[in-house]
Amino acid sequence: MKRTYTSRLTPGSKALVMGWVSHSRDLGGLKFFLLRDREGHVQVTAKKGSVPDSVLKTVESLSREDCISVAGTVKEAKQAPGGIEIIPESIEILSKSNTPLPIDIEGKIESGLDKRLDNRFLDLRNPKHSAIFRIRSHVFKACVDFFHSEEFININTPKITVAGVESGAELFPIVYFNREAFLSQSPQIYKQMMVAAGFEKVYEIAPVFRAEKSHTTRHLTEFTGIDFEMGFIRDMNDVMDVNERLIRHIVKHVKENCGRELETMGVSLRVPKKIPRLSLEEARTLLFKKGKKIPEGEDPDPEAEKLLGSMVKEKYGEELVFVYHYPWEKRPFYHMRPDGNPKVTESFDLIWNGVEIATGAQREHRYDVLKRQAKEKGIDLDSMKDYAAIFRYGCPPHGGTGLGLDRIVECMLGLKNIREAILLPRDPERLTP
Ligand code: AMO
Repeated sequence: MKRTYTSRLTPGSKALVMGWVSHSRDLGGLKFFLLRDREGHVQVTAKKGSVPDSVLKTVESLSREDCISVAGTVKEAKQAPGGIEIIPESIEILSKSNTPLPIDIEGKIESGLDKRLDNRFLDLRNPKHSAIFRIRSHVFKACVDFFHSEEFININTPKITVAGVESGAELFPIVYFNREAFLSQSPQIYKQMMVAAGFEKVYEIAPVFRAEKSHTTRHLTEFTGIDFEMGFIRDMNDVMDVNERLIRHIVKHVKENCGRELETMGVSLRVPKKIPRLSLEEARTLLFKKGKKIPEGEDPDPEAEKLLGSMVKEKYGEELVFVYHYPWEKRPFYHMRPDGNPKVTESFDLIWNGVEIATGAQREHRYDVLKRQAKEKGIDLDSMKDYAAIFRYGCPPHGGTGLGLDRIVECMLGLKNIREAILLPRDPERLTP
């Protein structure tokens, strides 16, 4: 017989199901247990006299999380979860589980996040936790579908590099034979390179490494970056437009395809209509009225981002906001500056309920201007040979964005910690499992 998922059982038919033993109850001559597979649960009911004695004996010997296979008849049963049960004809134990379990899988006894992460594969047997990753899988698919529908070309760029264009302090050095190399902190150089190569519109979804000693609920040392870059743009609004369509597509796709998972998690989603765009100056004025001061030339701190998030929700009814024109002092040398206003950059952050999920910008594509900008930051552009070359042989005006997949999942589902949104988090303390 072919194996069936618990969600696809029809009363009156014979079925073979496979999964793990969760709750069980023994009322003497009547024994029940729930079998859990990736699609849900089904009750297995063994009544003395109605099932073979050998089956009854096996049911008696079962413990939580034993991995089993059950063949039997599916019946309607009003009292059972989902309104159906299986009357077993045979049960095979595929693999016994040790007892006691290191964490309570059904979540009745709450374990701390650290303990859950130490036992992550068991933690993920909890349907509320695995729902996050089924949704994450759809976020990934929505991104890929979106970029292809907008004619972006997928690229894969090296994660072993010599240097980046972000701040040097965040690089993880590695031993590369007899040389020093670094784990990639951003595909920035390469995505710009591929625009100049003539692909015009490129995207990559890949690991990004940051040697940041940040102990926050938003920072990881390894995360999944969603990066895109596009050529022949008019200005950074073209780039913000793509982000807006991307986020709308992601939320719509998850809403349409993950109903069960959202219900399991008790989350309801709203597709954003129009994401407001505020200059940092406007955001500063709004925040000032609420008693929060962002000093001139500074980025908003996480507290200011949170406050801004709630103000935007109140004023525009939206959970997301773009804040643009970040100070030149705080942004990398490759961000373009608007004509006549060298204090700011043609850059933006996208903030979701007070958490930054993306940074983007129009890049400076004019070699001489870029060289001057690098110099202002104490960098010699020509010492970055491969990067400098991109701008020497006809480079279109271009811009792009880096989004954090883990942060998108965290913000969309209202998770309290980014570590909930990633299977096996890496942070300054955690390197296992
Ligand atoms: P930035 O450094 O802002 O920009 O990173 C882009 C996005 O990546 C996510 N992110 C992180 N997620 C988890 N843990 C971290 N430590 C972490 N750091 C960043 C955030 C952030 O918005 N090259 C530019 C992008 C560009 O201009 O195209 C860059 O890397 O969601």
